[in-house]
Amino acid sequence: MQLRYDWTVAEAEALIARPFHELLAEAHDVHRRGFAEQTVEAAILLSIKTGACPEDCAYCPQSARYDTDVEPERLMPTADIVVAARNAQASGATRFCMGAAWRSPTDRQVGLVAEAVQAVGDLGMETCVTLGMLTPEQSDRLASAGLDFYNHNLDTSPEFYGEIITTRTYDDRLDTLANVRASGVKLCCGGIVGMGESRLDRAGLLVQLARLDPHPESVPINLLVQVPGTPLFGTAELDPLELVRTIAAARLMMPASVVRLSAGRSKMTDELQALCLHAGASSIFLGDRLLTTPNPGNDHDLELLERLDMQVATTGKQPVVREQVVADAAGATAVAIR
Ligand code: SAM
Ligand code: DTB
Ligand code: SF4
Repeated sequence: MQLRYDWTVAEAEALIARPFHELLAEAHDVHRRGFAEQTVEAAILLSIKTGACPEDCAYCPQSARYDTDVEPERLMPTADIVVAARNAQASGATRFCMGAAWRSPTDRQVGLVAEAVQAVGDLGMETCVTLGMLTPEQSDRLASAGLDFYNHNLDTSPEFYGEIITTRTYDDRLDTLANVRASGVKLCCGGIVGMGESRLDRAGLLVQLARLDPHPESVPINLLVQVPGTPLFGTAELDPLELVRTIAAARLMMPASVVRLSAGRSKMTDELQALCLHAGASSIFLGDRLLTTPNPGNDHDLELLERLDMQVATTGKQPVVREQVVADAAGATAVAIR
């Protein structure tokens, strides 16, 4: 049985709208067939170049256009990045994710990041970077440094996108994703919920992700972190159960991808996070900081995982997919052993 790449928005919306318990049961069933359900993948983020970004992403505290508390910082030296990566590894993370507040890096900047990627990879950690738009040559350069994942989010539906960003297009993002894929680097690609979008927009985002062939190996679902000074500060809070539904639908539509419960956990109750993990998320960011905003911190997270009888994965590899599971819009699933 094939994974599906032809999802429609109507199908995705119908999935999200299914009776809550039915949706969760189906999503959890698909999840536990494909992944070790008591294991969570742990990544740690580092902002290697902070703030002063020319883009106008309405959610982002690092845009130069908004008056936020973020202090701009130049690209960190590789040696400092490696120190942070060692600390991340010591605290249990198997993937190190480096973020830079660029619209698109110069070749020189890509060369410097490639050095850092190689050095972090040499520690035995999986590497991920997010640097903005890339040319094919730039993604090849990163691939040759051994980069495992490139994070580049679609953020929201094509229809809502223009409300959030005007300085680059949806197609620009799809082009970068294609360049990264062509270089043989795995994709980390997801979006943000809680920006005032509708359920139809959340369905539209999931369809865009699930129409990528192959599906992104890693799908971060971020809950908007509202930062004073950004245009989205003060947006009406999303019903937390919509986040759970979105994760469950992502799990059903991209059954072999690792879904990450990404930004926004600091404002979530433990019980909400437990529901998200039940619905199909199996990856989190550890540590007390994301890029520029707070994250729960390892003491809290390790205690929560213990309460859920879960552990942090100890290998840098993705949890082994034992079976491939496909779902149709009604949630009916079929399983094929690989
Ligand atoms: N500048 C690069 C880019 O935008 O492609 C890389 C860094 S950017 C901070 C990476 C991603 O972080 C964004 O695409 C967005 O999805 C997410 N993000 C940024 N600010 C956020 C916020 N306040 N809440 C949730 N997610 C956020
Ligand atoms: C992603 O999807 N979430 C991470 C990572 N990719 C780079 C970033 C979240 C950033 C949250 C806001 C901040 O801390 O600045
Ligand atoms: Fe810049 Fe990335 Fe923030 Fe957009 S999300 S303003 S591109 S750092």
